[in-house]
Amino acid sequence: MTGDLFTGLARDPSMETLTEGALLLRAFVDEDEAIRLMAAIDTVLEASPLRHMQTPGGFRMSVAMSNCGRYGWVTDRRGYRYQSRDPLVERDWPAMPSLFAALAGRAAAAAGFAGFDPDACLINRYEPAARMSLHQDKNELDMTQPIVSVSLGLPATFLFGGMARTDKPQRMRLESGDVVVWGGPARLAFHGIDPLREGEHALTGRCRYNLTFRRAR
Ligand code: MD3
Ligand code: FE
Repeated sequence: MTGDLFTGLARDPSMETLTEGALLLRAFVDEDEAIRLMAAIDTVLEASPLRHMQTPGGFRMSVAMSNCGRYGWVTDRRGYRYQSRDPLVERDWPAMPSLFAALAGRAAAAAGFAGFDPDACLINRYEPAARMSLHQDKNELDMTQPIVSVSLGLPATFLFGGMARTDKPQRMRLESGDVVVWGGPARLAFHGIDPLREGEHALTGRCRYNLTFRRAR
């Protein structure tokens, strides 16, 4: 099957530079690949289920998370970090599906980051009202490595700030199949997600998934 699950029409892929180092690849993932990605996500989540982690300040995150790959990003009262073990099931995180690694490599290469070899993939699930406040991703060792993000399911309003928390963020819509590669000067930009609006998507139901591929170590 090809094309959008609702309309049967495929969105046209396009590339847009958001700011130096940040490349938005609209509809980089087509519906067939999106279906295969969701199946792989489900398999990962059977081994390492989604959970609402605690921030160091003691708040429960509204986004439910899991990971795959050599390392996973976690937060609890002790802080933010990457670790090879899933603290919920007390086993290593599931391996990164080859489909995931291939997609991340293809997207990074399209953005000029040849040889991107992620060792961590954070899986975020947003239900209506879930959000992520402005933050920087700075728990990774090598900031010359990009982060590749993949959106699936319900659309979200992405907040794209500057290098200072107080810079007024731009808002843009991320839709299912959109991929963004964040490297170079954009790597340490502040970013977040507005509260997810109610909706229903043929691929994911009442939620949005976001995959972020990272080189943690
Ligand atoms: C800009 N996730 O998991 S993806 C995160 O949609 C995270 O779940 C959001 O922020 C989400 O840390 C946003 C877009 C994104 C990801 C990483 C970035 C933008 C970024 C790293 C640096 C700059
Ligand atoms: Fe982030």
